[in-house]
Amino acid sequence: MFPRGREQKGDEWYKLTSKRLFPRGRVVFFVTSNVHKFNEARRVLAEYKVATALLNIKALEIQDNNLESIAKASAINAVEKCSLPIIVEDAGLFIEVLSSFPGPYSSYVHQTIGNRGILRLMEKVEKRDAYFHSVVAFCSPEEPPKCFHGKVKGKISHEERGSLGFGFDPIFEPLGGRGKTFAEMTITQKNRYSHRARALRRFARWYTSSP
Ligand code: ITT
Repeated sequence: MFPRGREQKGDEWYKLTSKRLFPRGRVVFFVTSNVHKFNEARRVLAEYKVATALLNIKALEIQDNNLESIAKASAINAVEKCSLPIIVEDAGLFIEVLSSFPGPYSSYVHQTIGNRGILRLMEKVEKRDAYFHSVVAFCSPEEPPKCFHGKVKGKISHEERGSLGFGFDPIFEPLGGRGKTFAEMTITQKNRYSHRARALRRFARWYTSSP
């Protein structure tokens, strides 16, 4: 598959040929360790005839208050490692009454206090508004990172409900979702509302339309 001298040329070869091997708007590599995120994304991108491949390499995740900065830094680092056209996605749950906690720290908070911990913090709290925010960053050996945002407003439920999805899905009821949590929805249903699907649709419209 590789021409002679590929080993000597190293990443340069990919840089020169990645556009031809992976035509823009048709193929993208999703760098993530989260297979649920990948399964949601590949269905959304298939609507735009973009094929998605899962690339489970460890991309740097910086600590920052801003999801876009985190996503951009991860995207640059991932391209340095693989020299392919990639997307990364950074997402978080922002709870109004908790001053947007856990936000960019969602992964750590989910691993430590989990959904039960969040529900304890929300005991006897009436105002349960929250939103998910997703930032998809595209980057390739030829281009700097470009970001696409998606949000979904909703409420924190009073108890965990549903067994589908991942993370905070059992405690998040999206607006317009008839009181169901994301964990009570199939991927197709979740993709009608989700922050990730919204950001990915923005990305896909750009990716399939730009030359
Ligand atoms: P990556 O390898 O792609 O970084 P991750 O699971 O660490 O996978 P994020 O950093 O984007 O992904 O997400 C942070 C956490 O936010 C994640 O671990 C979940 O607990 C939560 N989260 C993000 N999106 C979610 C969703 O759609 N439903 C439920 N929880 C979500």
